[in-house]
Order: sequence, then C-alpha cells, then structure tokens
Amino acid sequence: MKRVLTIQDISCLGKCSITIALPVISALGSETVILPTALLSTHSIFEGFTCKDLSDQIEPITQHWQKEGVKFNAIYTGYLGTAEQIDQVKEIIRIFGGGDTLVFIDPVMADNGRLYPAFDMAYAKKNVQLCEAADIIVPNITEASFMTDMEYREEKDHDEAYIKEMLDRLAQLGAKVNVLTGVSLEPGKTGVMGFDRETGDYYLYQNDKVDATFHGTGDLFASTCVGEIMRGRSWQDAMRIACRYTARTIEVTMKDPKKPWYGVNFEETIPDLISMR
Ligand code: PXL
Repeated sequence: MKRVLTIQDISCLGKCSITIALPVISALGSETVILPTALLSTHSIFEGFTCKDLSDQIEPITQHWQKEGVKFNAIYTGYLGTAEQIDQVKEIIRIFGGGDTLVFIDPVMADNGRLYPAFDMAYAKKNVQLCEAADIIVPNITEASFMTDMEYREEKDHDEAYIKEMLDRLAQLGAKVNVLTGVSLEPGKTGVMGFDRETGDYYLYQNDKVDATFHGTGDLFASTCVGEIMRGRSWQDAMRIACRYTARTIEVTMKDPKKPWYGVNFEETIPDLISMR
C-alpha cells in the first residue's frame, strides 16, 4: 500500500485541509499520515476563529519517524501557517523526499484575487521556495499571480496567452509539472491547465461552470489528484478525475437545501469517486 504524508492545518470545523485529505486519500486506497501545522476552531473564513500554532511539534514528530525508518511515497502540503513553517517543510522534504517520493505542493494562501486573512505578501513570496522543491504544484490563478508577479485576472478575462505565460513562469520556479486551477478558456467552462516542463506538453481540462464558489474545493481537488496518482494514474488523468469529482460534488451540494455555507458535501460523493475514470 502507498503511504502519503500530508502536511496542513486541522480546522476542527470547516471541511478543508486535513479533514478532506484524510478521508479522500484513504478512500482512494493509500495510507494517509498527517502532520498538523496548526489547530484551528474553524477555517479562517469564519469570524473569530482560534488558532494554536503547532510548529514546535514538527521536529519531534519527524525525528521520531526518522528513528522508526518511516518512508513516504508522496509528501503533499496544503495550508501552512507561517513563513517559518515553510522552512520546516523544506527540511522535511529534504529528509523524506528524493528517489520516487512525489512532492505535491498546493501553495494555499489566496483566492479570488485576495490573500486569506492569516497571510501577507511576504508569506505569498515565501511559497516560491516551496514550489522550487516540488514535482507537481497546483496553485489557483490568484496564488500563481502572487508567485509570478503577474496581474490577477478574473475568469471572464482569461485567454490562452495569459494562462500559458503564467504556466511558463511557474515552471521557471522549478517543478516538473505545473497546474493552474480555476482556468476558463471558454465562456461557461472552468477547469485546469497543466504544463510539463520536461516534455513541453500542455494539458487542458474544463467542466461546465457551476455559478457558485464553495470553500474547500481546492483541497478536494488536490487530495483527489494525490490519491489518483498514488493509484497509478498519470498526472493528466488524475487532474481530469479530480476536476470531474469536484464539479460533481459542487452540483450535489447545490441541490441540498440544508447545505452548510462553509464547505461542500463531499461525504455524499466519495462513493462515486472510487469508481471514476
Ligand atoms: O481550504 C483552504 C484552507 C485550509 N485551511 C484553512 C483555511 C483555508 C482557506 O481559507 O482557512 C485554515
């Protein structure tokens, strides 16, 4: 069985980060090891969330794993807390990465043109260093605009030249596969475009756009990609399945009159995910 280490926060309530990664990657058949970076009462879009930084636990936990000789098939990072934690994660990648271990980085920090409440521009720039250490990165357009110093454009203003330039600039940071999420190259469509720096290939996949934004969908997409790659799929197939699964989950969530405002009903669609091709 493949073993995935995921490094991100625990938002006790909020359906994001570890509370999505753990069920989704496990459902796709990999053992999921967690390294929580912080403990929050809710995700940071709630007013008044509490946050306990867990940076001081990272070294003792990983030292213990080293003593136990633990190895990972993938290291997947999402929402981290501070610039210092990015340095800690780089060290974890140095220790546990290398060989066939996939380093999958979702530089979670922003969306819709704006940084999340806990972050500043210095943190956004620091994420460049994390992407340098990655095999695959999956920023959204906002995150990529901060890391590449390009202007942020809304979906209605995307065109192929803008997306390809952003992908080329991301590739210069160093990852082999660079994937932009939230790409819209046709009216009424949304999806992802990826670029493989080694082969020079681009890959575009778009779904019909659902006119709503839901929290946690980026984490659902990234966790599905990691789980599918661990199942042996190519990055292109993993992205396509992750897009379809995320879109399906949004559709199902929209139909629920009692849906929570803070996340999607992925619990309802996990059975579909397992058989998706
Ligand atoms: O879904 C990304 C995410 C993860 N963790 C926390 C967040 C967010 C997005 O806002 O606040 C704590």
